[in-house]
Order: sequence, then C-alpha cells, then structure tokens
Amino acid sequence: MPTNLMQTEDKVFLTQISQLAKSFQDSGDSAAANKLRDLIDRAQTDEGSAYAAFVGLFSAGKSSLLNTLCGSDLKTGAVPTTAEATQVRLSDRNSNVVLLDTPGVDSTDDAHQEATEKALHLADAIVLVMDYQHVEAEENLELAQQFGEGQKRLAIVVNQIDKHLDFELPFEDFRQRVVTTLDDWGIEYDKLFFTANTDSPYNQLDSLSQWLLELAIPQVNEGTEEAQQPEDALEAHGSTQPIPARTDMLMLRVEEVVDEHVRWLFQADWQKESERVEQLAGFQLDTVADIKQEFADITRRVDENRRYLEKAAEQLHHVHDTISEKMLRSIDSAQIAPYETTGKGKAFIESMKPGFHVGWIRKEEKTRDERQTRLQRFVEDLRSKSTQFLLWPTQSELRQMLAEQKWLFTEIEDEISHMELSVTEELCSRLVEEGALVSDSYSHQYVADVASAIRAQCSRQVKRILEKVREVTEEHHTMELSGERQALERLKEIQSALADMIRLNEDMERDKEQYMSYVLSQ
Ligand SMILES: Nc1nc2c(ncn2[C@@H]2O[C@H](COP(=O)(O)OP(=O)(O)O)[C@@H](O)[C@H]2O)c(=O)[nH]1
Ligand SMILES: [Mg+2]
Repeated sequence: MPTNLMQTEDKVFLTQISQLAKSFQDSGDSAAANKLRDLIDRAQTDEGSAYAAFVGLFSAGKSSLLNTLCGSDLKTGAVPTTAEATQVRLSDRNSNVVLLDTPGVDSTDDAHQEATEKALHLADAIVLVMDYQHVEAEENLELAQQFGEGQKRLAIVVNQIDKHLDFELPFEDFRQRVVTTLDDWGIEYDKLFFTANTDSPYNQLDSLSQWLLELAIPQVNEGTEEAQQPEDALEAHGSTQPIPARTDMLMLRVEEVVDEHVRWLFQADWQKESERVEQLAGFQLDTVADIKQEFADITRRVDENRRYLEKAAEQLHHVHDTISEKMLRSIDSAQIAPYETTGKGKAFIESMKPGFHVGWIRKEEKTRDERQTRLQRFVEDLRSKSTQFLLWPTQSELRQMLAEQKWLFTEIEDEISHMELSVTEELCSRLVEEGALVSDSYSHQYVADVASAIRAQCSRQVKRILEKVREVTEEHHTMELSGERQALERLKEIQSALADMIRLNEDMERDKEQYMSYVLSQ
C-alpha cells in the first residue's frame, strides 16, 4: 500500500520511531536501532497487515505448511536453505497477512539462528510448528514455554498429523494428551491446531488460515486477550489520544524493541546484581515476579527472626528484674532483731547514756566493762540472728531462684557461698549517735539502724552477685543465639540485594515508559 495513504498521525509516529532508532544507534545498540528501522519499513510498505513468524525445530514442516497455506514455492526437505527469513503472503478479500518462514531454531548454524531471531521482532504472532512425532520433545516444550511468556500471540501447530494411526490411539485421546502436556508445562498459548500437507480427517489447515487472516483485523476488547489490546498498551503509557487500530500493533512491536534496548542498557548492572543474589542466596531468580516473591518471603523471615531475638533478650531482662525485686523484698522484710535481741541492744544503749554508773569503787573501770559486756552480748546475738534469719535464707532463696533458671553456674555458686555479714562491735559502736542518747525512744531507733545497716550489706552483695549473673547469662545467651543472629545478618544482606534488583527493575520500567511516551507524544 502506498505511503501516501498513511494518515498524518501515523507519519508523526514514524518520525518519532525513527528518532528513537537514531538515539539507540548513538548509544551503541545498533541491533535495536535496526529493528526499529525494520518496523518503520514494515509500516511504510505493508500498512494494515499483520506479521506471523513460523518457527520450530528443523524439519517440522514449516516451509511445507506455508506452501500449502499460500501456494508458495519455498524449498523444503533435508537441506537447510538460506539463512534468511523468507516472506510469503496470505490474503483473502478482507485481509492480508505476511508469513515469515524461518530457518529453524535448532539450527547448528549461527547464521540461521540469528536470521530466526532477527525475523521475530517484525512478528505480531508466533506459529510454533512441531512435528507429530516430537510434540513431547523437551526442546519443543521449552520453545513453547519461552514464546508463551512473550508479548506476541502464540499458536501451537502439531504438524504432519497424517502420520497419526487411529488403531494405535484414538485421535481424541492423542489431542487430549497434547493439551494436558501443554498445561502441565504451564504453557500459555492462544490456539492449538493439528495440520498436515496431505489429506487427513483431523487437518485444521483452514482454521489456522482463518486465525492468521484475523490477526490483521483490529480486535476490540475480547476478554482474555485484553492485555494484547491496543487500548491497554497505549493507556499504559498515559496517552489519552485515540490511536488508529492499525498503528497499535506497530506500537506493540516498538515496545518490544524498546524493552530489549532497556535490558541492553541495564545488562551489566542487572548481571552484577543477580550474581550478588546468587552468591548470597545460592540460587538464581529468573523473573521479576520471582524476585518480588522472594523479597517478600525474606522480609517476613527477617522480621520473624528479629522479633525472636528481641523477645529472647526481653525475656532475659524480665527474669533478671523479677529475681532482683524478689530478693530485695525478702531482705527488707527479714526480721533479724527479735524481742530479746532488741532488748540487748537497748541495754547497751542504756549503758551508753551519760548518767550510767556501775559500782562504788573503781566506778569508771567497772562502767566501761559493763558497757563492753553489754555490747558483746548484743553483737553476738545479732550476729547469730542475722546469719540465721537473713544470710542463710537469702543464700538459699537465691540459689533456688537461679537454679530454676539453670543459672546457678559454678562461679555464681561460689560467690553465694562466700557471702558474709560483718556484724562487729566496731559496726555497732560506730552507729551510736551520741547526741541522741538523751532521748528515751532512741534505743529502739538504734536497733533499727543497726538492722538496716546489716540488711544493706546483704542487699549490696546480692546485687553484685545478680550483676554477675546478668553478665554470665548474657554471654551464654549471645552464644546460644549467635547462629540466629548470623542467619539474620545473612537474610538482611539477601534482602538488600533483592531490593536493589527491584529498584533496578523500576528504573528499567521508568526508562521504558519514557521512551514510549516520547514515541506516543504528538
Ligand atoms: N508426512 C508428512 N510429511 C511432511 C509434512 N510436512 C512436511 N513433511 C516432510 O517433512 C520434511 C521437512 O519439511 P520442511 O517443510 O522442509 O520442514 P522445515 O524444516 O520445518 O521447513 C520434508 O521432507 C517434508 O516433505 C506433513 O504434513 N506430512
Ligand atoms: Mg524450511
């Protein structure tokens, strides 16, 4: 169709695509630039038609099939022909489609491989031809998987169906087996056809022909194929202008090339990041969806792990605080000066009062002796009561509480055994407040002061021991959890590497969008 029939807005697009090609060329990506130029050629020479590439393993019958469909004269048979993709045309009254014969994707010849690859960017649809006998061959199924993941519509053709022998297997069973295999492999395709270049009751050549011709007719929202619809493709790039339908297929092809170019730009970075993930995690992630899934999983595990460690530390502190509180309360409430002990203390204080005298001769000496005797009696009694009612119960309670937690380590046990209360004459004399002696109620106060001084000694030692317990248990705890902590660090590293990949992918998407909105801008 002559170029002058193109609408003005189409020409604007072509100019923009051509500028994009130049910019791809300038950045060194001549492969993508050439593909865009091919697409411009396509738009100028074959406006309105669709392209379908026939691909498949060597000898599947691609060329024969095209000859049967189009009445063409492509070379068939054992010798692989030229390394070029050949175009033939299929048309009827309403439509015309360009079909590309490719040399075969399994070709050992790199030139053939390249020719096939080079033809694909022009194609709106892929027809994957498999020979009847090799439908379940891994090579074929992998190809189907690969094309199924792409943006182009995919028809799977089981060719040479004339080889089917009904007495071996009813055809319907065979058909069902093919469908099941394709499903099992998770292959997404548009249509499945069975064909032959000779007569066969199962030949669907006409349906294939129909499907191909319909490729050229713009489709409007047709359920499942919506993603392929031009409206969506364009809306995705924020264009509000309605685009003529025949330009839409062209835009989808341009988008594929842009996608390739962006991948090319980011190739080195992407490679580096995915190698880092592989190194850290020990596995490879192929798709962005997999990366996002893995990132979500890892993030969940990081959170779990972190919460576990925090909880373990909290638990440890909680137990420490509880033991410490209980111990100090017990010490505070220990009754170390029962009635007769208090009586001895009071007697001592009485003897300290200024007017206290004993005897008539050698009065001073006797008074001093009496005071000393009363002090000794008080101290001895108090020492024995402190040991019995404070030291021993404290030691035993502490041992028990620590044992419950399995914290009664040898060095701690030693410290507990070495606890002692220093109840001495020196202490009891020192605590006498000379100025208060005149007061009648002082003696009571004095005994209370002494008792609390002894309790304070006990508390100090318990605190010191518990401090040591804290150190030792934290050390044990850290050692016990070091595996967990290392695992957490490793997970966090993988997490950040995956986050980098996701960011990189976002950068790529953004670049792609910018290129496309440039093409679509008026
Ligand atoms: N029985 C049978 N043989 C076929 C059919 N189509 C192609 N062949 C044979 O398979 C061989 C390879 O065919 P060709 O079209 O060159 O395969 P290509 O390499 O995929 O292009 C040729 O010898 C064909 O004659 C068919 O439908 N039935
Ligand atoms: Mg061929």
